[in-house]
Amino acid sequence: RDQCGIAVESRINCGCDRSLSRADCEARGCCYVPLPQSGLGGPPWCFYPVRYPGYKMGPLLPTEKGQRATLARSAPSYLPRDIPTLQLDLMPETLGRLHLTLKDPASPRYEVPFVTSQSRGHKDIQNPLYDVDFQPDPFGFIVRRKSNGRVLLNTTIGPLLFADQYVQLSTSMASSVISGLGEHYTPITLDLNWTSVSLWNRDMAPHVRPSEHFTFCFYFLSSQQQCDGYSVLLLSKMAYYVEVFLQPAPALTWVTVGGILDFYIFLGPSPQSVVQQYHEVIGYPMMPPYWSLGFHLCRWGYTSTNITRTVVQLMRQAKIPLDVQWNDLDYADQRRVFTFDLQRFGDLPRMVEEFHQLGMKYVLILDPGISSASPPGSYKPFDDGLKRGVFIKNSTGQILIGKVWPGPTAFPDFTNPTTQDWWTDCIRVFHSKVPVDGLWIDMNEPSNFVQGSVDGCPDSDLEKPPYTPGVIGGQLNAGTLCVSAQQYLSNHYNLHNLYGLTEAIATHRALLKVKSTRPFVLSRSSFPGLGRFSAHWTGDVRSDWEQLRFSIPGVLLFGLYGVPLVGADVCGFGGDTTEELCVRWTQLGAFYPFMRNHNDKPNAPQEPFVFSQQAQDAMRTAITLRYSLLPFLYTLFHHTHSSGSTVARPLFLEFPTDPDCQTIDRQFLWGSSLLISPVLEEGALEVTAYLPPGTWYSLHNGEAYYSKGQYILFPAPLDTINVHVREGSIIPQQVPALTTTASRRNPFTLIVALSVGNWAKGELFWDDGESLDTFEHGNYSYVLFFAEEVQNRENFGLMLTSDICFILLSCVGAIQSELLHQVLTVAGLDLPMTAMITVQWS
Ligand code: MIG
Repeated sequence: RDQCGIAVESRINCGCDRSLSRADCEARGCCYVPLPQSGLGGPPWCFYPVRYPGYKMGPLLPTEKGQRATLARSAPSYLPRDIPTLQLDLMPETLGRLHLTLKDPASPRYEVPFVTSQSRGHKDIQNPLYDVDFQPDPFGFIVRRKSNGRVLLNTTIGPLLFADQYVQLSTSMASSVISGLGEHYTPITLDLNWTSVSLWNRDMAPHVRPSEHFTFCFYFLSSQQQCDGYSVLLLSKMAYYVEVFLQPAPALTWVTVGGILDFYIFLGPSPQSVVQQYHEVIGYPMMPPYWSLGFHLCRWGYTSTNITRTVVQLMRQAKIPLDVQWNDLDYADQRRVFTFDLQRFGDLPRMVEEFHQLGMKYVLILDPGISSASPPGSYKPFDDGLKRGVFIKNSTGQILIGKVWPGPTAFPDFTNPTTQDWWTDCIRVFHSKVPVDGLWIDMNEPSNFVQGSVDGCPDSDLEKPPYTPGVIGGQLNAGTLCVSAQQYLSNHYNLHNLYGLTEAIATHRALLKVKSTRPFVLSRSSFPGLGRFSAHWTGDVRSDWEQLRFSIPGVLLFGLYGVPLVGADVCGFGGDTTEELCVRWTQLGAFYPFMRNHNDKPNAPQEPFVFSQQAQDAMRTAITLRYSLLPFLYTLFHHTHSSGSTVARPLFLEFPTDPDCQTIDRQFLWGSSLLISPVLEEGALEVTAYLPPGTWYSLHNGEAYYSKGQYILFPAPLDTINVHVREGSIIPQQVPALTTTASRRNPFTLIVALSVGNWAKGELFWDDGESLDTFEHGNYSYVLFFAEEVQNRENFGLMLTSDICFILLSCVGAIQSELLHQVLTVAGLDLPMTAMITVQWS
């Protein structure tokens, strides 16, 4: 059959749902062509022929938002409960953003709203960046970039299948270099060699294989291609189970267990603008409190206030900066949230006050599961929650009881507005005793130690959809709730992946009400939009070199996903760390946007002070370096908050046309100007780092490197992390201290890294670091710095200006020595900024 003459790499699997014999395959009307090498995960033997029958598309008619067509099947597919008629909506929303949905017009299904305040686009899109063509029978669509005709997506390569609990769509991709698709500890470029990714939030340690995720749920695909520098992102908002199959064609196939198909396509054209277009839909990240950029210290197993106090003391004795001390589950009375153990944590309120006196902050863990087994009248959060009807119910209307740390628990339904009020009350009452500064929401996939509930789950189509390819544990309810459980907005089947986001929103809003300062929330589970409300950490990483290395792409992805305040547990969570690993991890962690050392209960301690003097010195150097750079980091957060740019940035975002940068994920940037090249291998005392074309200056000693776009070998002794400043940039710094409360009062300094043309620029966003909406209300200072050549002067020289004003204390000294390498350090700048300042030197 000619129709089966398809290149192996382009075969679209006719058996995504199950493996098929020749007879089964041919019964589906598919091609069966065995390949010599079998084995799991390779190309399929059973695949769709060209123009496999599917839906037929009717005429496109104008609507208020774009165009609409009806699709109809003339013959049923091989799936149970086909949906015979579909509605296609094509909604050009901006010049670079196309929105497309496919749904069942006869019976509406749950649709995930995005909680964004941004405009939904305009009606009249003149001359968008895209063209859309249709193949009417069988239905498929092709999206092209208008400027060069390049095909970005083409769904005619496979059939559209749309049944009650099985939806499938394939598309070609315009590049093999793609990133995204949820949370995983893999290289930043996805492996297209017949792999798959499951999108279903689960309490799982992160692993290397993309299908074994921790908690994930970003349906995000970006692809870049060198030369014509284009970029496209496909975002789908679905909270139910999704499996994405990747193949080398390059192509992908989405399989979901229901719902609707809802895609946004962003055309950039630069990768940076793709990320910004994505932010316009999901919402811009929150502005974090300044203190949250400091160093955080945590472990499971600080079993009393006195032990916790001692940790803080030892950190101060070691003169290592620490802004935020944490406690894990240890604090709670019988592991019940909103209580504290009166024996071991009886003076918790006083301890928190003491930390506040030291200029520090305090954060506690808060799991969603509410103990349901305390005697009635003895545990208010449950009793109240029961009265107010906030808990998730099982399919027969009783409260669903699972099992988490406190034993039997009920799960708040954060999609219910009543739950918000109850949650705020719980937090308010607790906060009136223990004035926490932020909350750490763990276990919110949600995690459940029993399958579904203590009573199991009903035997229904929802619990056992015909196909759940690749779900860990075999069933959707494994390690979580029964998916037939009922929530306010829909059933858990449709809402599962939103649990963490909805809890983060409720917690953020509660803190906002109770404290009236910028909330700090750290969430393990995630969904598009999380970054507006919460920070994220990458879960239970092991203390080993491989996880150290994969923490970089793990963190960078969340920057692309709009959750810039992200980090991995420094020194690793699972297993004992080693001194060398912990030093290297602290150096890398000093450049995670969110830096927290956190450890599992049974492990050897890993606070900086437990190590040798040499190791402590190295860690102090790294953390102090971070503290000196916080004004720069904070300014990057301002930009991501106001315009959707990224903080920790993969090289391809900044240098999209440099082919070498496409896949680099052992190095990364802060903004556009700092290049971080950590040691990621045991025993290594050198690092081979790529420098994009241009001049880069060592942050360590000012030495200049002129790169043609090449790898350079740098010394990296144990006390050093290689950081390079890009030519043409001015980096605002502040003299570090043991807390940000203290460092914020210290003088500023500038690093001026001149370009070949003898200019440099930089900026500083500055406010009180904790008030709400300072940018929105204009309660901030924004300083632009310029260094440029001064021509008509006797002494040829350079001039440094800022357009708002500094009081300058002194700047001599540093200038002479540093000019050698064309790096000028201006020290002793003192805020407030009240006068225009010019610095000249020659
Ligand atoms: O089932 O609270 O990822 O950071 O220390 C383990 C105890 C529960 C998992 C979190 C980890 C935390 C731990 N938690």
